[in-house]
Amino acid sequence: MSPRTPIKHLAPLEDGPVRVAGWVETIRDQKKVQFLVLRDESGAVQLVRPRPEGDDDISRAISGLSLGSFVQVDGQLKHDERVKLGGIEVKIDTLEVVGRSLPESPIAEDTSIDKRLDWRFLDLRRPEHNLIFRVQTTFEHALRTWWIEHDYIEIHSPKLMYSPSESRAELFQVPYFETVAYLAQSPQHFKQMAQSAGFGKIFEIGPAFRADPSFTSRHATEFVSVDAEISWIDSHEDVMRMHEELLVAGLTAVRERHGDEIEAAFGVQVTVPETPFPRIPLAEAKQIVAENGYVVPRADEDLDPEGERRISAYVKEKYGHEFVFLTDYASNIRPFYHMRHADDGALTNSYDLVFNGVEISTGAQREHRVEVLEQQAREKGLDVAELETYLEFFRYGVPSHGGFGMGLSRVIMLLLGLPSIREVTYLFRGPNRLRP
Ligand code: AMO
Repeated sequence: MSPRTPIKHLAPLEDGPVRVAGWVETIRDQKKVQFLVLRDESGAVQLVRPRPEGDDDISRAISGLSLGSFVQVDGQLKHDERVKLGGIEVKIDTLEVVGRSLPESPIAEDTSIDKRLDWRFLDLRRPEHNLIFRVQTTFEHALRTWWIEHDYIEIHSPKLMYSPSESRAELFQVPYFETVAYLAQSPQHFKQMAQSAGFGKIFEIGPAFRADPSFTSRHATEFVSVDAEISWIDSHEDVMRMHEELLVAGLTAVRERHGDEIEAAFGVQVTVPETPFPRIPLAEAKQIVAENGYVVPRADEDLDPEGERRISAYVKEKYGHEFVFLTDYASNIRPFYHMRHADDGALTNSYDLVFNGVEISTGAQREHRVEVLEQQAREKGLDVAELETYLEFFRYGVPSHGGFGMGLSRVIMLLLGLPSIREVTYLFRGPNRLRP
């Protein structure tokens, strides 16, 4: 059997025999001639067949087609400038209905996102949705390539855990034989363990789970977390330097491979950011947004989403940059494992990275001195006994280290200018969504 030609590869071919396969997008069943538009994952092409007197098997098959059916066609490619769709058409010789579709699609372009997610497999057939996942593939591949070129080891840490990985908030528990397990909220413990194990530089791209009941455009109960952790650092500055270089590599690859398609499909330009990204201490960022007329509701907390939007707008205007590192968060709003400033225990060696108005990442230098770590856990009211397995990692000599976690869907959403991570997550999971 000769393989089919992806539709986007037809245009440069010479006129002659081709095999194409795809979903029937439109049918124009006229008296003298029948037209179909066929779409595969790469593009769309017009198919044509003059109708024989008195019909035959093929013309009857075309008349009986339902939209969305998957067909394979052998035919003759012909270049013809008058054909609106790409200046080519394929004259049908044979047509095989491979998979027949029910006649009415349950969704259309203007269907609500919730209903589209019910029918995600149909929703994903749209070419711009296909593009989202090609962009994501390119982005992840570029990150991996950068890490490999810089001697990182990839780890796959377990997602079934003996203790919470972040805090007791947003924790999924599952029965585990005679005991209970927790779904990993992050690979935090195990990426730090890799530093004690002497791996030096590691990364992981894997699932993370949060029992977060919120319905915002940026939260899911399961998401893909992009994580890295490195040893021998002086401060969070070393982590930020790695983080920004990595993003430049990822965005360069996306721009080179998909820049034009992204602009055509989503109307946004992919910008490769300049390094270093702007860095603003959180306290200063709060002051800046306050001076710009927005007072963060709780003075002792992080910037809220509106605050993030505002600081991002400020940075965009002042530095022409889509990214900003907000640094030196107060220790009362950071986890116990963040290292605190040597001269000011109220501040941490940590940062959040905001991209086009939304937090995409948290990073920090970690506290590697076990007695200090234990003390900080106690101060936060944590159960130190529950943390014992984690604390052991630090009792046998561990280098200074730090790293970050970054939500993959958030990056892709912001990169493409889309309104919700639901649009860019292959199968979204939220408080009300366990299907399909
Ligand atoms: P944090 O909890 O800030 O940090 O998470 C890191 C990043 O993960 C993404 N994220 C989410 N994405 C979708 N839905 C959610 N419910 C969700 N929660 C978090 C965000 C966020 O910035 N262990 C630390 C990271 C580290 O210090 O290495 C952590 O998990 O993009």
